[in-house]
Amino acid sequence: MKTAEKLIFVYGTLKRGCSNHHFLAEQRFVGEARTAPGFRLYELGGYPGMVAKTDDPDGVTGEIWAVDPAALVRLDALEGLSEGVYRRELVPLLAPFADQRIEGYFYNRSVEHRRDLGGEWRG
Ligand code: PCA
Repeated sequence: MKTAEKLIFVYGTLKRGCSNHHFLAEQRFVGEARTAPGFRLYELGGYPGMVAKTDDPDGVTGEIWAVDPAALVRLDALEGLSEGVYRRELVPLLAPFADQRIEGYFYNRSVEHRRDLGGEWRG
């Protein structure tokens, strides 16, 4: 991996075939991944938000991408980090990524009254 690259876990519109995937166009696909149990997706209006949920048994399915610093800036802007919509934080993942420090975008607002999508978003 190039030194400046950072691994990111994506589970929603950034995945291959999904509406925001072009933000990862010049980036490198590393593999499919699943979080540890304790995380769940909620429907936010055409896109999902991941939140921690202690009694979740399954975790969330997604993809790992190696992104360069400029792309990461664009992703953070897309996900509204500075407005507090999402926050980028370490995600506990299952093998083969379990021992790696990989971040993903957690929804940063209430999911009360949002539909529970379980562990996978299909777009
Ligand atoms: N885009 C980011 C977070 C939620 C979304 O739709 C992603 O794909 O991981």
